[in-house]
Order: sequence, then structure tokens, then C-alpha cells
Amino acid sequence: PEAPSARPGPTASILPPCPDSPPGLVGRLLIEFTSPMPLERVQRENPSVLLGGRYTPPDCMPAQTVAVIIPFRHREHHLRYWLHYLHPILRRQRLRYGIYVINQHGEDTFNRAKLLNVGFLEALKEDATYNCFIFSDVDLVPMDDRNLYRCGDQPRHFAIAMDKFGFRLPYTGYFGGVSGLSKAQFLKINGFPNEYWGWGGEDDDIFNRISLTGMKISRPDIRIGRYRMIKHDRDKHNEPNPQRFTKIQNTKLTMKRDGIRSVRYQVLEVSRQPLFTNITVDIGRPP
Ligand code: UPG
Repeated sequence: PEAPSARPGPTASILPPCPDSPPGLVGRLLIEFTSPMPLERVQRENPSVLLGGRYTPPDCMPAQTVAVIIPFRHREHHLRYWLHYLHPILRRQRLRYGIYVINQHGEDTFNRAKLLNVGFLEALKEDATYNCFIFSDVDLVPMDDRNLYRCGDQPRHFAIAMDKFGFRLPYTGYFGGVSGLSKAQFLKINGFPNEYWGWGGEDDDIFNRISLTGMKISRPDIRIGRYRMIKHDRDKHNEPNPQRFTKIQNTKLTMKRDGIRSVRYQVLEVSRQPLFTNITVDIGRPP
């Protein structure tokens, strides 16, 4: 038999699987939002990120392909910090990933969950191999890179200890901020609701969907799931939704007809930026 080559070349097929615990994580991170963060600087810091915000580890084969979906409107300043902190973290975590900013067109009432549904479908149109979806608010940065942005056998809640809640879970059923579902888990709950316009409730509806389909939330250790939120004033056109309390009582009825299978929208522009893909979308307005 042939002697094994001492130095195998960098052929994709011979890369080893990426390790479960990536080496080179640093643990607790210093996160601050005071120094200015020009986009050019963030681009310079991340030369290995490909157009559209895509990245694949050079030295191992990841088990999953992760689409990070960010609901967005008028938060450019937050996005620059998010990209500055997250790209290096995701790289250290040895993820194969893409970043999708789903930008709501116009000034009608904001609808976070519907934007996330759009992100799921549009990311899959770009790359059918995405099998893990991380949904992240633009103003949340993890304080520990051991909080791995991956999917598991249950839906995952990542942002469990936010500074604004005193680094605790505000309530047991809280599922806001940053969460992750595999493609199969997302389809099992018919995606997210499209009918929560304005602030609040949609994350509780998603929690209900997960419970009603017999799944359980998985969470990291409370010391690892820490987050800093960029302080901000309340946005225009995202007023607290007064219907949210009654709506979350009815998830069991509404989830069958309202979700990924019924979402209607119009993509206005897809633009591949150096560190992310921007998708501007018309999602309509509340009835
Ligand atoms: N967002 C925009 N522009 C807007 C409004 C919202 O980009 O004009 C995005 C952005 O990603 C933001 C997210 O939507 O981070 C959530 O909106 P925000 O007003 O910041 O809500 P918070 O009170 O900070 O968020 C908590 C949870 C969040 C949940 C929300 C309502 O972290 O996940 O959606 O409460 O339940």
C-alpha cells in the first residue's frame, strides 16, 4: 500500500470535522459601545469574511451552516458594533455562516417576527444548505464566546442574561433577543407569527409555538449567556402593541394559519455588502 502522505494538501475533502469545543475561544469578553466604529474599520478587521458576510472555517468542516438573521430599520450605528464584535466571535466558534440584515422598507409599524420569517426564506433562497437559523436583535452582543451560535436538538435561547435585566432571565418563558432554531424546528412550529405589529408579544408567541409542539427550550449556563445591549431610545413606529396580551393567549389557534406558510412580502433589494447581506423588504402594514 502507498505510504500516507506526511503533509496532506488543503483539499476540502480531507478537512477534519470542526471540534465540538472549538480551541481558541477566549471566554469572557470586554464589550463597550463608546469608541466610534466606522464601517471601514470593521471591514479592515475582517478580511477573511466574504462578500455578503459569508465565512467558512479554513481548517475544518462544520457540521452546520448557520444563517444569522437580524431584524432591522434605522439602526446603522448598532449594526456596526454588532459586526465588529460578532464576526470575530463567530470565526473563533468555527462556524460556517452568513449574515442577513432584513431591513423593513418604509415607515409603517415595525414587525420583527415577520421580518425574521422573511429572513428564513430569503437566506434559504441564497443557499439551500442553511440548516440552522440564529435570530438576533441588532443591539445585542454576547459577552462570552463560549455561547456557541449553533443549533441543537431543541430550540435554543442565547440571550438569557442581559445587562438591562440585571444579568438574569426576566421570566421563565422569555425567548427574546437572540434565539436559534434548526430548519426542521422552525418548520415544525410554522415559523414565526406575521401578525404582531409594533413592540412586544411576538417572542412569547414563539415560545408558545415551541411548547405547543412538544419541544423544550435549551439554554446556556447563566454565567455564559451574558449580553450587553446598546442603549437606545424607543424607536419611532414601534409602539407597544396593545393587542399583545390577548394575542399570546391564542397561539394554539393562530399558529396553524399564521406563520411561514402564509407570509406575504415583496423583496425590493438584495445587496451584498462586504460584511453582511442587506435585504430590503416591503412587508405591508397592519390591517
Ligand atoms: N428594530 C429595528 N428598528 C426599529 C425597531 C426595532 O431595527 O425601529 C429591531 C432591532 O434589531 C431591535 C429589535 O428590533 O434590536 C427589537 O426591538 P427593540 O425595540 O430594541 O426591543 P427591546 O425592548 O430592546 O427587545 C425586547 C427583546 C426582543 C423583543 C422585544 C419585544 O429583546 O427580542 O422582540 O423586546 O418583545
